[in-house]
Amino acid sequence: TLTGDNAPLKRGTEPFPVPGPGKSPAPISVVPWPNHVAIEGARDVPAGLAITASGEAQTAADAFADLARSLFPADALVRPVEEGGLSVTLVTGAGQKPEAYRIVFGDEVTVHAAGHAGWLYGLVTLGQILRGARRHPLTFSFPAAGEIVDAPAFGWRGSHLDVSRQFYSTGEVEQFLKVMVWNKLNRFHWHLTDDEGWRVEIDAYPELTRVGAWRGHGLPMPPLFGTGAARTGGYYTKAAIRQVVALAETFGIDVVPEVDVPGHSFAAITALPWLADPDETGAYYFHDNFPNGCLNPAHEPVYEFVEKVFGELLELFPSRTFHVGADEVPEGAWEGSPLARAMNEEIGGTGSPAKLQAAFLKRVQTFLTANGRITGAWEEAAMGGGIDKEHAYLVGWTTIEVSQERAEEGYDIVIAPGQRYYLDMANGAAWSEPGASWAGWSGPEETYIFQPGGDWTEEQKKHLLGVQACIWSEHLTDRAIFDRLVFPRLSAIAETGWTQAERKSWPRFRAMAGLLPNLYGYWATE
Ligand code: TNX
Repeated sequence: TLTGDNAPLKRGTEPFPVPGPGKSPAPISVVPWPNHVAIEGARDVPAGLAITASGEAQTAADAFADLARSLFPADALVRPVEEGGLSVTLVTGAGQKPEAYRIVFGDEVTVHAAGHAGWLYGLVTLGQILRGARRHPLTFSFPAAGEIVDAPAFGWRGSHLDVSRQFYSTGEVEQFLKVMVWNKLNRFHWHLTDDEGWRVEIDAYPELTRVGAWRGHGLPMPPLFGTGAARTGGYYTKAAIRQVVALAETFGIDVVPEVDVPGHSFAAITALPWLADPDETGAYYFHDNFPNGCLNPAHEPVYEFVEKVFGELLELFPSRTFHVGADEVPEGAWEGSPLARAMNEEIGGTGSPAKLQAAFLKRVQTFLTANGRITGAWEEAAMGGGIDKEHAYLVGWTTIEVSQERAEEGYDIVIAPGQRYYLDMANGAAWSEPGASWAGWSGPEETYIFQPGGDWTEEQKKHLLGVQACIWSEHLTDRAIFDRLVFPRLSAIAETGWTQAERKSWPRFRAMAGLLPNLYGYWATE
């Protein structure tokens, strides 16, 4: 059951004392906080970072320069030695894990890493330290000596973005990726389709975007949000997707596409009416206004559709993982379809659609497995017999208990509990806070102190891949609301993904987060 309970799930320990007035919460400004900090003294704040690299490391240096330039256009973080830049050399560290890095401070600075992501993250840490010391010199400084040795707590540190309920331009998505890497997030779960709109160009079915990407154009849906203009929406061309995927790669971000099936498919079925069983009668609903919005597992053309669409997307997305949705097929789905009733009888289904959905998902997964991919899905994919656990991961979203059960059953799982990590939920208790409420509200503190896996068994923890923010966009009707809801909670989740539980500190994070607008720059306007 879903719950609006806002009782703290687990408090982190507090290794840093609560700062008094005027006291610094930490000597340097870094979010997420590094796992080993042994720095000494302070030096004059350098005018920038003068980065020297060769071979593969040069790519990381270039990616950092690009990142710094576009997140902070008015504030050069990279500068040559002649202009007062501090010499920073990227060197190859032996035996380090892919995302780990080590920074050694001195008259010159070295960043040791085994590869691209490590160097990039080391530079991000240095860039944050520099920015903090520059903009808040009474609070933070630039270390004179010592070292930072750092590696992530979890391999999966994600953010999802729902581009169906609101459309975000290619430029906005790219900007969001930059904000992600500045927070050392490494998985972008791109929710490309839903009832309200289909957002990716598919050559086999031009109607999907010609009809399905626009409100008030073929889609008999009310202007739920926005201006009420006759035609709002948009979609990504294949060229745009390739551009985003390439940019993400330079930032060490894996782009996981989601095409939400069999539920949440109203836009697709509206664009391609032959996807529905022609003999289906009656109507079932999940979210209001979207009747009969689920692909019918007993209707054969549905599989050809899925394979053609997924086939085209597999060429665009190199990620090992491909997310197929599988959430929220309502009770009563397909009951009016003679085909589905017959199939349900055959497979021994009950009144609930769970077994039909499982049969559908197994076929879809078989296709993806044959193409070398891991099938991602929301936690409901385990219902009705489930899917093949060896080639799957689930995203747990209703309650933490359900996620733990899935891990116990043997599913790999990414934690995104609605109560804490759904960034569309109100960002605090005040009545005037914008946002949704079905999972309650979660302020930055509640989101920050939640620590997944604390009381899980060792066996269950082996299945815990990491954490993920979910940015559902029904309520994010303008940029101000987006920023209000997404920040600083995105950074709070990023810190839980990166920083060891025992090194998390709410007072430290709170103090840093108060400065985030200055330090992190959010979205530059286009
Ligand atoms: C549930 S989480 C949904 C989404 C909504 C979200 C709003 C999930 C898998 N489905 O369709 O956007 O709640 O919070």
